[in-house]
Amino acid sequence: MQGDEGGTGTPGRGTAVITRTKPKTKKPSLYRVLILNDDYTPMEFVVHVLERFFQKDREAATRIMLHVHNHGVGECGVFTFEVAETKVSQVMDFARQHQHPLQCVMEKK
Ligand code: TYC
Repeated sequence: MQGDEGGTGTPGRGTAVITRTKPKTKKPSLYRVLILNDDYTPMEFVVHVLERFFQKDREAATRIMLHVHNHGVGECGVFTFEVAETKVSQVMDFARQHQHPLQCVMEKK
């Protein structure tokens, strides 16, 4: 009847509502976008992918590409779910268009 026990936000007569002062925020989960090594995709193509879809300069792109070439997998960037999904699709579509077997995946951090 009175008060806000029902959680409606509507106080009864003669009651007070304590409002939240600090806004309640939720940090979005983050996802790593990874590229995988293979024996066929040209090194130059991978460097181009890193420049085009991950805004890497040539030096950073080359370093990541060589890391993947030598270690099998490497990180292109860390993004929220939707952005990571979009990056993976863009890379996979681009690789397919050029008939390269390059694989790109995402994993929760
Ligand atoms: N291993 C490939 C080659 O020797 C180059 C390469 C690097 C392919 C990174 C994929 O994600 C990759 N041509």
